Amino acid sequence: MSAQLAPAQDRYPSRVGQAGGFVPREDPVLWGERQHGDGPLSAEQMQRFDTDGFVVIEDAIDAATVTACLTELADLEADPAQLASELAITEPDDGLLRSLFDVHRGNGPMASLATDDRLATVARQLLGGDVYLHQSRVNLKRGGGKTFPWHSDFETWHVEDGMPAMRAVSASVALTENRAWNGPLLLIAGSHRWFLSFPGRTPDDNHRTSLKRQTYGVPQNDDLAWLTDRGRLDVFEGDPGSVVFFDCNVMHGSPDNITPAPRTNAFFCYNAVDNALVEPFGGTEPRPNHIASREFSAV
Ligand code: 6CS
Ligand code: FE
Repeated sequence: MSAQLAPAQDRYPSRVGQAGGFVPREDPVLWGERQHGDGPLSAEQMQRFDTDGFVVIEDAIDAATVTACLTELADLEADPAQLASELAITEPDDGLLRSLFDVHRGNGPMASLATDDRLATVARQLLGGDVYLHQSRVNLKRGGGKTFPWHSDFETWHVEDGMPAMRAVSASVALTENRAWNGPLLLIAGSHRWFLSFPGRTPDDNHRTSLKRQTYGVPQNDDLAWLTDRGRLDVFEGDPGSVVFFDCNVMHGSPDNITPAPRTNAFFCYNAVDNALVEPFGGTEPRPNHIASREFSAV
């Protein structure tokens, strides 16, 4: 095991007994402007990502691939061994399948999509170098599917997983329609330029409850107001095959789905190979490999 970084080297202390609050981001948002200037995103799309912390690409993934992913998901859901495994996270109250992790480690369409150039080349362009899969999951958000409270992924990945810098990006691929009414992803444009740290400390094994309903690292209403005063609330809506690429530190969340229309998305979280995980900055045991991968080989 690598040595725990001294607190002085922790540029984003959170949940280590300090006071909470906002500090400016120290890392760039675009790491690859020059190195990968001829990547799939246009200069305008790169600019949008830099300003907002996310960019939407409609029709990014073809219908046949979306259908293949949904078929694979249905097969996995019908497999009792999958449902009984630690990869399956159930909803807090009705026990239905909420998330399925590690979909990039199979050998089906979702694993292919994880390394597909339509996603991975964008991640390389934004992050300025080779990337690996830090985490993958499908969030099913069926009718009755519950909220993902507001959070920054980086805050969790830094504190609980040991991700040193803000050099990761997630692709959320719509496998069903994402609409205003079925629990879509909400984002605060511009929020990625601030790091919100939290007081207190993280209990051991927090991931056993946080993946059902996160409570640590969730901002208060006045924190959200602070961010929306400086940024803008937005929502990712799109047809199946649309993708939103969002920075690891953008504040985001999604409400309950009270309609019968599922909002099912596949998430692929890419981290720069040069930003490989160290020991968790919050002092807890590292989370398991299917939640925070420690296989840092480039895709
Ligand atoms: O705990 C995590 O790693 C994560 N949780 C949420 C709600 N979003 C990002 C990531 O999947
Ligand atoms: Fe998230």
